[in-house]
Amino acid sequence: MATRRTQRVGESIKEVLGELIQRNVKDPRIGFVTITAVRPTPDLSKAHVYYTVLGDEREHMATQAGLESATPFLRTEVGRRVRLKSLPELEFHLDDAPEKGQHVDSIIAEIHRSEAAPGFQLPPIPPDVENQLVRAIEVIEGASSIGIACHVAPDGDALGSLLALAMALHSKGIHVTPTWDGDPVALPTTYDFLPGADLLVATNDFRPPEVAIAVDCATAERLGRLQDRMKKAKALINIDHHVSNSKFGAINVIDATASSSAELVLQLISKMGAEITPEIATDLYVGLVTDTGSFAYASVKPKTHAAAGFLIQRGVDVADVSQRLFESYRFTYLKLLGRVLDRATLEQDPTFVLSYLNKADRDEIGVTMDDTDDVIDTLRAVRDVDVTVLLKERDDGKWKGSFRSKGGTDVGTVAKQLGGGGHELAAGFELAMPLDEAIETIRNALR
Ligand SMILES: [Mn+2]
Repeated sequence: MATRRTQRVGESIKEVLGELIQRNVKDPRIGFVTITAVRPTPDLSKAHVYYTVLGDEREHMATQAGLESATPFLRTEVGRRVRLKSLPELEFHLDDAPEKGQHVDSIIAEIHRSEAAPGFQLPPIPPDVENQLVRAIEVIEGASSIGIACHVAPDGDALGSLLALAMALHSKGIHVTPTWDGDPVALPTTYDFLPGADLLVATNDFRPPEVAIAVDCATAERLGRLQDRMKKAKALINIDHHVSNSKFGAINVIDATASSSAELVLQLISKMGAEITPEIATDLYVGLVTDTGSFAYASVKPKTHAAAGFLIQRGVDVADVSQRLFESYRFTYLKLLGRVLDRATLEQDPTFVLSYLNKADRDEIGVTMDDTDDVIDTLRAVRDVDVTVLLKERDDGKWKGSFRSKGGTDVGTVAKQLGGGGHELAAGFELAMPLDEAIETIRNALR
């Protein structure tokens, strides 16, 4: 009987061989070949490859001869792409008794697949990341229960990665508990359309699983109250794309060249052989689009768009997702934006755009602090200005400040001087002083 491992190796070889024969073997003797099964021996020293081919007996024989002369090449390529310790010998067998209907159906399906999918293959990933990914899959496939958690106050990438992975594991029959440190664990309004939320469990109901997977967390602290329970798992897998990741997992699938954690989760799901359903594709696409500022940041690479293309082909409704993410403000947001834009000043020495919003404005317009999050993105869109500052008065009277930079100033360092923190391009701080003084303090810090 085939073990799970030989079965999986067989499936991987089947997939790779199908593609190689179709694209890379140019022998005119070889007809339209469909690989029907690959059965490796238990020690993986040999793999029996069963195939069908269109045509009569003469064409069958020509194909067999063609495949045999291509075998050394195919064997090397299979070894390279499937990553096996030893290279199995390949032995081709014509599968001349396929169930008739099924045979034709699979050929038609194969033709449709290749017609529908030119160029939309998954992009390659760095070899060291791939090694970690393969180890992660081995651990995941042997697990009876898997807990997944993303960071506190989750964004689109954290939620998309979490839910997509949860749905994929669930579809493979694995008991999965996805959550984060939240009260309650419910999707924020902006993301309430993401599929898979029915699988979420409350933070308090999360028990240490056999295998734990952290997504989009640069450090274990980002797991909040779940940190201890995640670390109690037999194996902790850490999937993330932050440069600063502390590699807190037993297995660390960290790729700082990835635009988003969703890009890595996509690789994991598809290497695991789970189907990328329209629901899974939608969650991952949300991760991609939100973490890249709609494909506008420097982190966007050809492979980012390749991943997006791959997902769109699997059923993402792009216009619907965009409208839900970016054109779903409440009307009061326009009034709020109007107030902040009207008040904006272009400061000199040093140059920066400044605006503010006080508590009275919020009360008058009828918005909460949360509603004000995106305002700074409109403010920063000014030519020849690198730094933007927005000050928002909290209920306790302190000023909550946000910095944005287009790359000329490390606002993370400036925010630190003010007792805050953040990244080079986006940072925050708090000041407890009158507005005039706060502006002067910021001006001095930027000098
Ligand atoms: Mn992210």
